[in-house]
Amino acid sequence: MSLGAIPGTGPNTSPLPVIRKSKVKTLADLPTDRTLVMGILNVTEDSFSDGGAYLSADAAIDRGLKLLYSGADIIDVGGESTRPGAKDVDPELERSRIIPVIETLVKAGAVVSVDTMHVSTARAAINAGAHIINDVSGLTYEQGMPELIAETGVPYVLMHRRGTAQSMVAEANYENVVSDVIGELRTLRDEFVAKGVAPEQIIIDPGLGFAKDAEHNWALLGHLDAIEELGHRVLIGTSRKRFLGELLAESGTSRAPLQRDAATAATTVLAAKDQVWAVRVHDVVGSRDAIEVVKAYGSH
Ligand code: PMM
Repeated sequence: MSLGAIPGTGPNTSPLPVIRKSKVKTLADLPTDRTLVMGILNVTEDSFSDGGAYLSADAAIDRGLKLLYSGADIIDVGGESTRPGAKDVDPELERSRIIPVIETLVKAGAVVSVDTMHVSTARAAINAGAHIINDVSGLTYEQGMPELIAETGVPYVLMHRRGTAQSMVAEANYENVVSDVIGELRTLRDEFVAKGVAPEQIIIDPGLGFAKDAEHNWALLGHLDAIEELGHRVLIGTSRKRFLGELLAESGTSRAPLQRDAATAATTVLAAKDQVWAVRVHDVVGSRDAIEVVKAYGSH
């Protein structure tokens, strides 16, 4: 096969930013001496920063391979937007968007996580070779999810969210956001463990931006160590989120999502210093470089 036949390397695509071809195929092969980078691949119409860009399987695979070759440790594939107010996507449509993409990326040697709230999609994704289920439904998880995770033994991202995409903005009320979120995560974790999920399978995510305003996000980012005390791997997703746009606003206008990658990399520095397990980002190179800086800083 000529190089041009590999998606992402043809004459009509932009050059790959950095080639660090990964040979890892399972989660166990991933590095343990640094924070990992999960690259975001949204096969959706309406995600806030990249909705519609990778809706065809070819475009999504191309993007996924670029993320992999530019240093992503994990590719997070999602077929349903989770932003506030997003429409629900029928699980059948969700599967038709993501399953061919998962199969190809797994064959290419990627560790794949799947961003889904649906048990039927999670099962199909695991059958297609996905390594991790990333479920953002939080307190409103679908019935049968703990049983599926217990039965298959796959790692599971248990993220904090109150309400649904439609209702979560109104639910951003906390006495103390750090202790409230940790308490609700602990209860959720205990429910999953009571249904047979091994504690080692669970990856905890505080769910920045999900039923959280900017102040809540900053408070949680400032207390990652307290979240780690739950005793699980911790994942965080700040990438291009609204609170960064608000921080960098000029004349009352929020910074555009595509102009938030430097601020995202700065949050990766904070996460890596707190030794979180992984960050979920659009700009993989920026976060990989930020993590290398923290590693070098920590070794002197
Ligand atoms: N954020 C989004 C989607 N999925 N999953 C996890 N585990 N954590 C997150 O913070 C998270 C997520 C929303 O961002 P996007 O629309 O850019 O994918």
